[in-house]
Amino acid sequence: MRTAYRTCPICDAICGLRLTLDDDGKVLSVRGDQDDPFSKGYICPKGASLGQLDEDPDRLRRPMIRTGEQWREASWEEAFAEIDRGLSGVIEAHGRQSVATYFGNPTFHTMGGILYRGALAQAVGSPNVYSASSIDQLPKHVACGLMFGNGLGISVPDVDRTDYLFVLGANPAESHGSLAVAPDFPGRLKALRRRGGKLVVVDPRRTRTADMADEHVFSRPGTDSFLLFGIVHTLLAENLTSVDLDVEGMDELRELAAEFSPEAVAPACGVPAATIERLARELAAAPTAAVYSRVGSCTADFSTLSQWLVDVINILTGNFDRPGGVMFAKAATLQMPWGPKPFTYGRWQSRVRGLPEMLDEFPVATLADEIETPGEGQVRALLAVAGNLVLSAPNGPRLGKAMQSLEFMVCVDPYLNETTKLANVILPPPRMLQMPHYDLLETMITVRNYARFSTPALPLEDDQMSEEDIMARLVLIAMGKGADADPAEFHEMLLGGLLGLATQLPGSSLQGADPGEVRAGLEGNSPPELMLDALLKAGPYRLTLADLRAKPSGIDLGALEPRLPEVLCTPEGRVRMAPPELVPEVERLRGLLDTPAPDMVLIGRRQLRSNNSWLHNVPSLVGGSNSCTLQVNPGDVAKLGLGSHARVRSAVGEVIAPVEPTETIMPGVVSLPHGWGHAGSDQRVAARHPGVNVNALTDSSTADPISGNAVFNGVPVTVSPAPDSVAAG
Ligand SMILES: Nc1nc2c(c(=O)[nH]1)N[C@H]1C(S)=C(S)[C@@H](COP(=O)(O)OP(=O)(O)OC[C@H]3O[C@@H](n4cnc5c(=O)[nH]c(N)nc54)[C@H](O)[C@@H]3O)O[C@H]1N2
Ligand SMILES: Nc1nc2c(c(=O)[nH]1)N[C@H]1C(S)=C(S)[C@@H](COP(=O)(O)OP(=O)(O)OC[C@H]3O[C@@H](n4cnc5c(=O)[nH]c(N)nc54)[C@H](O)[C@@H]3O)O[C@H]1N2
Ligand code: SF4
Ligand SMILES: [Mo]
Repeated sequence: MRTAYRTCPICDAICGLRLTLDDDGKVLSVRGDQDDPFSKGYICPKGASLGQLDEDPDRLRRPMIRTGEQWREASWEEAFAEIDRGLSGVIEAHGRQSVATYFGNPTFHTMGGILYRGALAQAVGSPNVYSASSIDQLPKHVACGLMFGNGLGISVPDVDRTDYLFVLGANPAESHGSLAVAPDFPGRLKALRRRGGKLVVVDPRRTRTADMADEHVFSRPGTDSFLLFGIVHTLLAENLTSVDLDVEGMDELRELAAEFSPEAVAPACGVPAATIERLARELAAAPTAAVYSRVGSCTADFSTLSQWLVDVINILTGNFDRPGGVMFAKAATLQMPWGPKPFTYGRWQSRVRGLPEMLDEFPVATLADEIETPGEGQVRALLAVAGNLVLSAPNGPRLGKAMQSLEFMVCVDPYLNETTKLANVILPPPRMLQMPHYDLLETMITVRNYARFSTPALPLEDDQMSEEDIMARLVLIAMGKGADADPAEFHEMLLGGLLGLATQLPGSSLQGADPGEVRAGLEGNSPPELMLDALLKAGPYRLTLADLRAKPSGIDLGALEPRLPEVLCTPEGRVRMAPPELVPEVERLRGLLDTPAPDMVLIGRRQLRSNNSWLHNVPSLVGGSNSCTLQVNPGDVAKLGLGSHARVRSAVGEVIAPVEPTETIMPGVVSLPHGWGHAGSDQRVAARHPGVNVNALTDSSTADPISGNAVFNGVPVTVSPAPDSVAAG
C-alpha cells in the first residue's frame, strides 16, 4: 500500500486528493486531502470515483485505426504513419487552410494539452482553429478584452470575504464553480451566510445554489442583459455609484443605459421593476459585493453584452479589484500565455459566415459550415484533441454528419465515443494517474493564491505514450518532418521558445537572465515538468518545481490583493466603460424591449455526478438523480397534456425525453442536461444509460454576434406529448 497525492483533474475546483494504491497500482481509496491548504479535505462524488474512472476497462490503451466500420488496434508507429499519410495528402491536395484543429475542455486542464495546443495549431498553419472556449466562456474573454485591453483579464468573486454575492446563470453548488476556482464552493457559500453575508441567485431554475441563497429570482432565459442594464440604470439614476478606478466612457455609458429603466426591462426579463431597483440599491449599499456570472449567461444571446454589464456593475459599485469584490489572482507561474498581451480580434474572418477571429480562433458554431461548404479553403481534415463535439457543440448531429464527409480525422482521446468513432485514427493519452499535473490555467483564476503539483502516481507502460509525446509527434507531422521524427527535438524547441520569452518579458522574475544558464538549471522528469519549473522560476513568487514537490499537498500563497494595473492593457491605461464595439448590440437589445418572448424555451443544466459528456461510463456516477430528464413546470405539464415522455422540437431537430415535473423550473422554460446521447455507444456503461443529445436541438446558425459564442440557453422549442414506446431516454 502507498499514498499518492493528486490534484483532481476533472473540474475547475482543482481539489487536492489523497489516494491509496496497492502494490499493483490499483486504487484502493480516494479521499480529500486534509492537508491541502485550499481544498482542506473537500471531495465530491466525481473525485471519489477517480479510481474507477482511471481504471475504466473501456479506456483505450493503444492507438486505433478505422477501416470502414471496423476498428483495430495498431502500434504507435503504424498510427503515426497513417496520420502522416492522411494529413499530408489533404495538405498537398487542398492546402493548410483545409485542416482544422479543435481543442476540447480537458486540454485546458492537462499539461500536455495546455502547453502544446498552441504549437500544434501553429504547426498546422490554418486559420481553422476551434476550441471549447466558444461553446463556453468566450464572451467573458471578449468583454474583458474590450474593457481592460486584456482578454485574460478575468476577475473572480472574492467569495471568502464578500458581504453580498450576486450569482447570475451559474450553479456552483453543483458545478463547483467555473472561471472562479474555489474548492468546496458550497461550503464557502454557507460560510458567507454564516458570517451575515447575503447570497442572491438569478436563474430560470431554483437550483441547489438557489436553495442555499437568501433570495432566488426567476428570470427569463437569454434576458440577462435587460436585467443588468436595469441595475446599471438604477445605479446611475439614483447616484449610487462609487467609482474609484481610472475609467473612461461614463457619459457614453449613461447614454446607453438611459432607455433601460427597470420599468422598461421588467416585461422582457420577467423580473419586477421593484425587485431590480432593490437589487441595485442593495449592491450599492453592501459594504462589499460581487456580481458573478457564468455558463447560463455566457451561452445565451447577448452574452458579450451581459459579461460587460457584470463588470460595469462591479466597477460602478466600487467593488472592482478590492477585497470582498471581484479580484485578480496572482498565479505562481509566469502569466499565460506568457504575459499580458493586448487584446486584438477580427484579424481574419471565417470563410463562410465571415465571423471574426477571436483569440486566434473561430467559433465552433461555424465549424460545420466550413466543412460542408465547397470552395477554396473548405475544411477537409480535422485534428480533435480531448473533445466530444457531437454531444457538446450546437447542432452536434449536423457537425457529426459533416465530420463523416471529411477526408481525414484524428482524435487524441481515451475513449471510443460519439465523436471519436468518426475519426480515422484515435490516439489514446495515458491514464490520469500516469500524468504529471499542474493546472496552469485554473491557478490563474483562484479565489486564493495557491500552487500544487502532482507527480505521476503510476509509470507509463511500454505500449503507452505520454500526451506531450503524442502532441509533439502531431506537431512534427504537421511541420512536414514525417512520422518518425524524434519528439525530443520538438520538446526542446518549445522549451527554448518559452525560455526566450521568460528571460525577456517585463515582469518575469527571469528577465535579463541567460536562457542557456536557466535551461541548465531546470529540473523535471518530463518536458512539461521542465517547462513548469521554468514558468515557476519566472513567476512572481520565484518558486521551483522542487518547492512544489516538497509540499505535495500544495502551497498557500495568500489572499488576493488588488492588482488591476498589472492586468490593464488599454493603450490609454484606463478602463473602458462603454466600448464602442458594443454599441450595435445595445441597439439590437433596445429593439427587442417590446418583443414578446417565445412561448417555450429550452435551457441546459449540469448534474452533480456528470462532467460534460465523459463520466457516464462510471457505474457509481450514472443512474438515480443523474439521468437525462426534461424538467417541466407542473403548470406546463398540465397545459401541454404531457405524460411520461415529451417530444421536444426546435428549428433544427427533435428529441424524446422522460418528463420530470418540477416546481423548480419557471413556467415557459424546460431544461435538459447536456453530454447525454450515448445510444449504441462502445462505452458499455454509458450505453445502458444513454439519454438524449440536447445539442440535437441547439442551433449552430445562431451565435452571439460579437464573440461568436454558441447559444445553448433560451432556445425556442415546442413541447408535446410522446408515447412511451418511442422514448429513447
Ligand atoms: N457537476 C458538473 N460540474 C461541472 C460540469 C458538469 O458538466 N457537471 N462542467 C464543468 C464545466 S465545463 C463548466 S464550464 C462549469 C460551468 O459551471 P456553471 O456555470 O455553474 O454551470 P451550470 O450548472 O450550467 O449553470 C448555469 C446556470 O444558468 C442557468 N441559466 C440558463 N440560462 C440562463 C439565462 O439565460 N440567464 C441566467 N441568469 N441563468 C441561466 C441554468 O439554469 C443553470 O443553473 O461547470 C463545470 N463543472
Ligand atoms: N447544450 C449545452 N452544450 C454544452 C454546454 C451546455 O451547458 N449546454 N456546455 C459547454 C461547455 S461549458 C463545455 S466546456 C463543452 C465541452 O465540450 P468538449 O470539451 O468538446 O466535450 P467534453 O464532453 O468535455 O469531452 C471531453 C473529451 O475529452 C476526453 N478526455 C478526457 N480526459 C482526457 C485527457 O486527459 N486527454 C485527452 N486527450 N482527452 C481526454 C473525453 O474522453 C471526451 O471525449 O460543452 C459545451 N456544450
Ligand atoms: S469538485 Fe471537481 S475537482 Fe473537486 S473532487 Fe469534485 S470533480 Fe474533482
Ligand atoms: Mo465548460
